[in-house]
Amino acid sequence: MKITDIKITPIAVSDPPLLNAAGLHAPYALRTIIEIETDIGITGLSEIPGSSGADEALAEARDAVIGLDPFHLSRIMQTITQQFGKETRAERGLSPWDSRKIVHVQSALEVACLDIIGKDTGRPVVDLLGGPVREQVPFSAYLFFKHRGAGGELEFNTAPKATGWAAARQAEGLTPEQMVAQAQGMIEEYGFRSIKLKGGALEPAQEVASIHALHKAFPDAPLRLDPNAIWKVETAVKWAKELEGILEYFEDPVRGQENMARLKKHTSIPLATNMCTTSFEDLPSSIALGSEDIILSDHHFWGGLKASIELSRICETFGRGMSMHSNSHVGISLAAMVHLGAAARHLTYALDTHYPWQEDEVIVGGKMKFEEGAVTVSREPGLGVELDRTELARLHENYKRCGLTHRNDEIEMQKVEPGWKFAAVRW
Ligand code: GKR
Ligand code: MG
Repeated sequence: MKITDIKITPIAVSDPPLLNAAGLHAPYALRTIIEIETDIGITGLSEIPGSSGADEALAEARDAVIGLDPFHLSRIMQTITQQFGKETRAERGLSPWDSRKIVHVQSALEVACLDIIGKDTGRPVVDLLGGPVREQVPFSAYLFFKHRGAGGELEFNTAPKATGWAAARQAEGLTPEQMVAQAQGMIEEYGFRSIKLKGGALEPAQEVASIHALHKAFPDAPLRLDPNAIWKVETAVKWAKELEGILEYFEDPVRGQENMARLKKHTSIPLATNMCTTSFEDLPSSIALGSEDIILSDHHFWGGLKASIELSRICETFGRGMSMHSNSHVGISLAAMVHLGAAARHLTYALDTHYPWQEDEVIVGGKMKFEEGAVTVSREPGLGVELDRTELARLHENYKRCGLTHRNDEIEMQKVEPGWKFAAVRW
């Protein structure tokens, strides 16, 4: 079998005005949908975070990969490494977010090839990763401080007739009471059993007050707080004392492996990261310093699903827990996350997903179903999802119309707070 073409389609999906350490989500989140075509008529799908940089890198990779066999994943990965070299820590940027591109190219190619292999052999992707160790993959409720509005065409408008999660999703979320209402709306709809609160947006005292309110409202739900590395070590030490016994884990309270290791000496709350240990190259210093207890995998950032299975084994070997990181995404990414979550033997926490925040979808049948906070892994060949071409075309039009080419939460924040500046460490 040979790869004959790769189609790269950037899309823009509506995204509510969610707050974080880097600013505010734009009305649209960008994703790129990849279709790899083969000489036997099978097409494989994948989805990655959208940016014109990653799309250009994928287009550059296309010529090197056309003609290769989708089963030869090691050759495909080697070709990409030879073409682009390895991305360094510097390329990741100080933040706001990890700006590596090549890991996305690897992930895009690998997932689509696994979809092809699955379709060719009649096996779901989970079987290609070792087979399921769990059929239902649990996710957590991912809460955000936010302004009123639902994003996209509905930016800063409320649809007055909305009820349930559709209404809660649009509501403002700034006070502890509003955050409890957000959690109630999301949990009623999806059945999540654990809760993550995206922090780094408000003063630490306000965020901790919301954690207390959530703890009171959901005493049995494991809670996580993620300030995206914007707190000073002293700030994190102070608030960790108050959060002992309440947080299941504390995600990236401070910046960098050294600071995480310093904080660890002052708290028994497990520390988790998707910011200070994000590649295999980071693992030696992570182990030497003991910078975190839990690593959040993410196949888009670790170079694919097989690489994430390798990460899970390393986490097990070195006594790290493993969970999963997310960004705004649609169903192709979710399907891949579920296959990975079903196959990873060492996966110790419910996974993150932004999925409840996105209304748009590119797969046939619309939004994937959650039951009791979990998604059942598909037994269909490949990823088990099919492209809805009408929706793909509509969301591609959104992309062309919205004029965004990459994520910049600082610029969006400046639209509501003129002069606002991202600070790598704020409190
Ligand atoms: O969507 O604003 C967001 C999140 O803050 C996201 O960009 C982060 O990468 O979810 C992520 C995290 O856990 O750090
Ligand atoms: Mg995080």
